[in-house]
Amino acid sequence: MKTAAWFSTALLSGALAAPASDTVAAAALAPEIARRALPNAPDGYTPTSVSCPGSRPTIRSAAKLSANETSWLETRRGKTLSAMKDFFGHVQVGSFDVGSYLDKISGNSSNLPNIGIAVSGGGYRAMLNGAGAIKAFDSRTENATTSGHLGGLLQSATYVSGLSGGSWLVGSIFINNFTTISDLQTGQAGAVWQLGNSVFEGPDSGSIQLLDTAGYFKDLADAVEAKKHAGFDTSITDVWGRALAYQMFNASAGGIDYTWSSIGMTPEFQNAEYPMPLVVADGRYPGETVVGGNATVYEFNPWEFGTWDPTIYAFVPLEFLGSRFSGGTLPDNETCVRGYDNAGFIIGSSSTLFNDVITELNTGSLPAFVTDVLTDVFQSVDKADEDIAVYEPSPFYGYNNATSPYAQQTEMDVVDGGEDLQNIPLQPLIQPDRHVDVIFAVDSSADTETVWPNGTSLVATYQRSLNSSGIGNGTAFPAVPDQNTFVNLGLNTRPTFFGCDSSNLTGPAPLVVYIPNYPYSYNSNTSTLQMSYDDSQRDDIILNGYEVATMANSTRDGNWTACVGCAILSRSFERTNTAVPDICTQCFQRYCWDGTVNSTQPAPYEPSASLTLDSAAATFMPAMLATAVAAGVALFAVM
Ligand SMILES: *[C@@H]1O[C@H](CO)[C@@H](O)[C@H](O)[C@H]1NC(C)=O
Ligand SMILES: *[C@@H]1O[C@H](CO)[C@@H](O)[C@H](O)[C@H]1NC(C)=O
Ligand SMILES: *[C@@H]1O[C@H](CO)[C@@H](O)[C@H](O)[C@H]1NC(C)=O
Ligand SMILES: *[C@@H]1O[C@H](CO)[C@@H](O)[C@H](O)[C@H]1NC(C)=O
Ligand SMILES: *[C@@H]1O[C@H](CO)[C@@H](O)[C@H](O)[C@H]1NC(C)=O
Ligand SMILES: *[C@@H]1O[C@H](CO)[C@@H](O)[C@H](O)[C@H]1NC(C)=O
Ligand SMILES: *[C@@H]1O[C@H](CO)[C@@H](O)[C@H](O)[C@H]1NC(C)=O
Ligand SMILES: *[C@@H]1O[C@H](CO)[C@@H](O)[C@H](O)[C@H]1NC(C)=O
Ligand SMILES: *[C@@H]1O[C@H](CO)[C@@H](O)[C@H](O)[C@H]1NC(C)=O
Ligand SMILES: *[C@@H]1O[C@H](CO)[C@@H](O)[C@H](O)[C@H]1NC(C)=O
Ligand SMILES: *[C@@H]1O[C@H](CO)[C@@H](O)[C@H](O)[C@H]1NC(C)=O
Ligand SMILES: CC(=O)N[C@H]1CO[C@H](CO)[C@@H](O)[C@@H]1O
Repeated sequence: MKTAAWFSTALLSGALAAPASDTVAAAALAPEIARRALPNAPDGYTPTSVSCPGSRPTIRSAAKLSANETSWLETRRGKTLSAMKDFFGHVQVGSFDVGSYLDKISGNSSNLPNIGIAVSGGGYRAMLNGAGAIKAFDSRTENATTSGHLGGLLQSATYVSGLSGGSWLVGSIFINNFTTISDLQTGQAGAVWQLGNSVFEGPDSGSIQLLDTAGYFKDLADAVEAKKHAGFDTSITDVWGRALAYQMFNASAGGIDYTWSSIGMTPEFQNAEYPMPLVVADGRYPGETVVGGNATVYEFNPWEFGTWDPTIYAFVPLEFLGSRFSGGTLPDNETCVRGYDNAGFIIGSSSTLFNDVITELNTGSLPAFVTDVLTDVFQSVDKADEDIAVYEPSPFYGYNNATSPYAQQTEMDVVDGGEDLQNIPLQPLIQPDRHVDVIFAVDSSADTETVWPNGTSLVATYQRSLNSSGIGNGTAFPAVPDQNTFVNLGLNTRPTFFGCDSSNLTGPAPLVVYIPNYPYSYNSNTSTLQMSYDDSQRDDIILNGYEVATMANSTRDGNWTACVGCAILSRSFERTNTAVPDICTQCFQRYCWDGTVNSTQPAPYEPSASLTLDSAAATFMPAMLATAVAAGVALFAVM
């Protein structure tokens, strides 16, 4: 995790210099309007007073799931059952007949496996590596439902969470009508992921956006100014979120009319055709500038914004965020406000570390008149020097006065979801009320000097859960070792399972399938600060991410997909008192962290790109793998 100060230093040292944009072919692109959530904001980016519904919106306690989620889950469980039967149609678990098992237990849907997927932060690197994993898990991806692949896991999942760069991925998929990664890559309907142009340049004028750079910046500035003039406090995050939206959302004017809550209003989501998206951000305590391990963790789901943490322990209807709530209700003299939950602002709020990046706009090589417009915005933006998203009015003003440190605050400071070091968005998925059985946790963190993950995020979530009567508020998380052990045992070089033994937990908690970024076909450890990717590098990282998730299409372990199946079924087996098939016992021996610790300071971590690392899968052992890495088998010189 990097601090804002670190970012500034990197900026000064020129680490951000954006490559030229002409690597992107200005293909003829039809500005088609298709495949997305709903453009239902009342007035573009500007939150606007509207008449309230018959029953006025209120803040609710986090004591249970929302009625919306509870009823949606009833439909979703049926959809995931048929998706899992498809998945286990091509994923064999030895001779165990998973289809019959699922049929047998499906009378009681709480016996069925309940799957979550979590995608970490880490800028564009995390978005793209995460995209590779999602592509691998998606049954719509070509060849993903063949032997050795994992297509259908996404369709079988109940939840998909993203944070910072991971939230850009979640936004790209769900705001664009649950589109596929392949479509985001090829962009036949208007080139969505054109990452050759950084946010400093804006989209190619040949694309759906039909803007030159100057027009693009003027659009960003105008939108934020309009919000400000409507009486809402703004921050750099407003500009940043607008810029992101141009890159992530397949709609004209950078999807300015798209709200996050509109996801919940689409027929496909209401029919529970796809998983529930969750975006995570952190809270900063009043008067503090540093975010610690006890930060409040917020989630944005399709219906609500709020937190399960004891500091607030409440949710607001997302559609009416921006309304002036007080003490949990909307006073009679206040109107309902809609349009505050602009989708770009939500993913911008989850990734505020990049506020320093957007601040660079002031000194970039832009035409003078554009710089003038932006300088004007930044001067009129409050707290221009801080990496926060300002949420004003705070929906939780006057709520839980006795216990909430935020209750007397009229504005809330929301920051990057990774600032508390929990760079994988796990908090929403370990809430006991959600009963998640297994989390596929894709980690693209830049923990080591060499920009690879080393378990830091899991350590942070585990530590937080130990304070169960405090900030953890009843959550439990599997024990994980320290980062030196992660590196010494090679737990960050291949998937590792945590929490296999459910009797060794402080409370009900999912099994965590940790999937660390690792070089297979490409060195995907690009800098968090790299702000532009040409199409070939973009595609190389996505393919490497596919191989990270599938262990190179099971060439690294011929039983990998069976082991994924075992992880999915493990908690369900326990609930139904089903004997664990032999192949699963062997998988757990192979992939579960067994409690071994080696906290010796390791040598610098430098894995080498390799597809043939441990082809002797039958003898796969973590320690041996670490040795193989050290020996640097089959080097790929990339970059
Ligand atoms: C969203 O995707 C579904 C499934 O592909 C499709 O039936 C529907 O028409 C799409 N909606 C929009 C608004 O494009
Ligand atoms: C969520 O539930 C509330 C209260 O039952 C209902 O008014 C609202 O329409 C629901 N939202 C969606 C998007 O279905
Ligand atoms: C899918 O598999 C077929 C048959 O092996 C192959 O020809 C094709 O190139 C594959 N497609 C992709 C995207 O890998
Ligand atoms: C969180 O708060 C607990 C007390 O509730 C304290 O013991 C712990 O040190 C704090 N952790 C961090 C990382 O600030
Ligand atoms: C509503 O009443 C409260 C309390 O009197 C006041 O602070 C607030 O400004 C009023 N709101 C409007 C929109 O007049
Ligand atoms: C909570 O605090 C607010 C703001 O100070 C105050 O207006 C309200 O009366 C308090 N509510 C209760 C129940 O004490
Ligand atoms: C793991 O990552 C943390 C966070 O960046 C770093 O402080 C620590 O030195 C790393 N340890 C190892 C063994 O890589
Ligand atoms: C894995 O499968 C993908 C997609 O089918 C393919 O592009 C890639 O080359 C395969 N990689 C290996 C190592 O087989
Ligand atoms: C998969 O596991 C089975 C059962 O342990 C074993 O017999 C087989 O050799 C393994 N296959 C591969 C390709 O590792
Ligand atoms: C679970 O196992 C680990 C490793 O053996 C151990 O460190 C930890 O204390 C155990 N936790 C519980 C709750 O028993
Ligand atoms: C522990 O890790 C250190 C550093 O990587 C290594 O030298 C040592 O052999 C390991 N110890 C054991 C018992 O594996
Ligand atoms: C399980 C648990 O400890 N829940 C607590 C979470 O925080 C709220 C608000 O402080 C408490 O009311 C719950 O009891």
